[in-house]
Amino acid sequence: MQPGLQLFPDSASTFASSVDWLFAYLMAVSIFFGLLICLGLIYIAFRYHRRAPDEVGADVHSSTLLEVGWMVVPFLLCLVMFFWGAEIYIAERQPPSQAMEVYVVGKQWMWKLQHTEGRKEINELHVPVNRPVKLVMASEDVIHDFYVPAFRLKEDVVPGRYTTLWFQATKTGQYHLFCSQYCGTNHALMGGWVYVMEPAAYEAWLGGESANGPVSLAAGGEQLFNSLACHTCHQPDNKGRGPSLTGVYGSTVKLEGGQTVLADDQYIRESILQPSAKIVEGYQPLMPTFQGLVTEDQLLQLMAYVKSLGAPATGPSVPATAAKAKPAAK
Ligand code: HEC
Ligand SMILES: [Cu+2]
Repeated sequence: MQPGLQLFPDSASTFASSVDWLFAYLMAVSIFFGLLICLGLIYIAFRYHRRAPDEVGADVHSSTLLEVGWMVVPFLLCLVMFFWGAEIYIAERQPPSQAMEVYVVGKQWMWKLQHTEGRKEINELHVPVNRPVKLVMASEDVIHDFYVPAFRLKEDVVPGRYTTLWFQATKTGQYHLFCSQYCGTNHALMGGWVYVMEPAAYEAWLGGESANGPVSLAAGGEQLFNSLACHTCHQPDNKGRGPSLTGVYGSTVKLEGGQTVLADDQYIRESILQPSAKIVEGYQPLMPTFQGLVTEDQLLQLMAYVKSLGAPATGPSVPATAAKAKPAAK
């Protein structure tokens, strides 16, 4: 990272160049029309200024073609901005399913990050190069914003819900990380570094925290699941007072009243903090709320544990049947 003045930050993610091209297009259109209007204004002011006090302006006759032209051309240029921008926006919000997940908690005034394998860090994020990484982010207090200029990515981190962000770093190195939402006295200090590493170096780093190895997020979640007595109601064989959580994550849950909901991060979070908001079909609303009893970190651990209990039993049926159909056909 060369210090000193730099027009553009490094570009180190798969999004960087597409964002830069869009930016260049916006700049080109703005500069072109800015100059056209300014220079035109100056030229016309000199060329057609009133020369004598009794001079009267010429009649102006409108030209339909000209009028249609200056409506349609800017309209088309704006549509390009819209669709091009929307394309990048949507791509930035659709993490690939094989992305590795890292959990992020923002609090005044630091970033706490946890890898699913258990390693925790503060104001530093280590990731492997050329691999999609999805961040699941929550805030413990006020709104923060996770911003990595070199990746051209930025997303609010909001209390009470999860937001996500994904990237694929393309270059090893060290890149600045900022909080870009004013969040109080030490907001300006709330930042750090993203370290993009070669995969082997990353693996070494992951395993290197302590002699007995870090406790994975899911294992931490399992301990919590027992110490908070979740396991008394949620038993794997469905014999408890609550539903078994095996295979719940990612499945479609039938609710009391006939509605259904996808069991994603947001739903699991809500089930723990506001259990009465959505009642699973066939069960009583007797689960106590854990609002205020678990921290954001612990919530993420519980979620990792629920996730680790497996994908839905029915699973994605297409690949499974396709795999079975092949040998049968032979
Ligand atoms: C007193 C028994 C009880 C305890 C303790 C309890 N739950 Fe529940 N839980 C339930 C019941 C009953 C339901 C189904 C009704 C509902 O949706 O609220 C449920 C629903 C859920 C769901 C949604 C499940 C689904 O199939 O959609 C999740 C996730 C969950 N609980 C997680 C937890 C976690 C994590 C803990 C511990 C921090 C916990 N529960 C503690 C009784 C309990
Ligand atoms: Cu902040």
